[in-house]
Amino acid sequence: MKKEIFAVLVLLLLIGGTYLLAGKERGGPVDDYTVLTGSIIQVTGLVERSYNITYDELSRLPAKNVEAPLYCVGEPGKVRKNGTWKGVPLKTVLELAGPQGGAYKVALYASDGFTTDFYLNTVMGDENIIIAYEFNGEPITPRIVAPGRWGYKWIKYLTKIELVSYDFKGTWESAGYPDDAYITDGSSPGR
Ligand SMILES: Nc1nc2c(c(=O)[nH]1)N[C@H]1C(S)=C(S)[C@@H](COP(=O)(O)O)O[C@H]1N2
Ligand SMILES: [Mo]
Repeated sequence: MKKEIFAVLVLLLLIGGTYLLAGKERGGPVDDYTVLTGSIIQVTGLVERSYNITYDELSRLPAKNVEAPLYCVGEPGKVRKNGTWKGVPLKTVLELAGPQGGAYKVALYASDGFTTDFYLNTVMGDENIIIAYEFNGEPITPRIVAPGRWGYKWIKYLTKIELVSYDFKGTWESAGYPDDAYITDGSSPGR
């Protein structure tokens, strides 16, 4: 076989393979595989030791399973997602960095520009606030799971965790939605 023909065949195989993989991800329940395994979360701000944590490193830390339904303020009565979320307490990830004395809030950032926040003492007092990396046994791009709180706290595609000294407010919080985001009677809090 001519060298040129062989080269063209190899090229077609590569393009085809990439296309197939991409297609599988588009339709499936699992988040984009390259985004997932390539996930790196930066832990930074008012901490003793800034570090980056990968998906694999996260999955090697002591894990917790949390059963919690996800509700959006846009459709308050409807369960959006429900099942078992496996992940690492946000508290654990912060402790590895060592919060500094002046740290007051945890600012959370996502790759799509979305942000949210928690008070540091809320996170340190609630081990059920986790960075989930599996949902019902399937890998997911790391996201926050915050049981009992509205979906806007459940930030997806987490890229950065920053401890700050001021009253940082995320996307929905800065638009006027309650910062604690507690689901009380199940009706939408409005803003
Ligand atoms: N990165 C990112 N995370 C996000 C959002 C977003 O727009 N971007 N929306 C939030 C809101 S308002 C809700 S209700 C939930 C919805 O989660 P789901 O897409 O898994 O149902 O994601 C939350 N996390
Ligand atoms: Mo939402």
